[in-house]
Amino acid sequence: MSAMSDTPRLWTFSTSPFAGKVRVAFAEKGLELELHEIHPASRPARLRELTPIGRVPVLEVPGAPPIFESSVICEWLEDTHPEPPLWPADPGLRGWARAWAKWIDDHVTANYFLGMRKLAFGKAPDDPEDITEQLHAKCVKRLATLEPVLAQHDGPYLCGDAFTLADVGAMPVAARLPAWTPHLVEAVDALPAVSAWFAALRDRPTAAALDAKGDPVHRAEPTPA
Ligand SMILES: N[C@@H](CCC(=O)N[C@@H](CS)C(=O)NCC(=O)O)C(=O)O
Repeated sequence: MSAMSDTPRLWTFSTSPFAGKVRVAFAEKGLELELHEIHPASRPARLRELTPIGRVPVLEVPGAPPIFESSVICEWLEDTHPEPPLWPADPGLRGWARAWAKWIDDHVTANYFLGMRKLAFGKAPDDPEDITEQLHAKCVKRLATLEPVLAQHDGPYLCGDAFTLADVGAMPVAARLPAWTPHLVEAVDALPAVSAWFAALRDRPTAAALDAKGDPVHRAEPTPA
């Protein structure tokens, strides 16, 4: 593994929604990102050196401490590369969009991907038999909450014509749900504003960054410089 270049390095795995959010945000800014691909079931020791939490995404930038938490990485990106802006200029609307971005992370993305994780890696001993179905039903219910929210502004995105980080946060679910859980499509189709929004998110050229995969970093590999 080579010494660190000036290109920011993201610890990631391709199906991680929160790492995907960061990959899309960098793509929206037109910036390069070096991807270090981990296997979610076998995390390299270096990841825990960077953050004892051991979760991805983590961003390494020369001369700065490692940054974890996808939203915080996106804020660093916005601070250091303000163009094109990924928050509305108006402080009131910006606050509104930030609040929904957090809600989408915590209620839409978390429920959907926790359901997928349980499907892929197995349930906890005290989980109910239908835990995945319960989590996915919760995700669809939370999407229904967004119907009147999306109706507040004219335009394809949460803030209307302005595409923001709140939209970026919803892109992993918008992109994965039809292919991974076709049985949920009918319920989402019954939500016209959400369906139109999801279609607009899937149409962004930067949605391709959700599939981006880096060179694999194995558990036993030496710590990169
Ligand atoms: N709030 C964190 C969530 C990070 C997170 O949950 N990452 C997942 C992948 S999407 C992870 O690494 N999980 C590891 C685990 O559960 O062991 C963020 O937004 O970055």
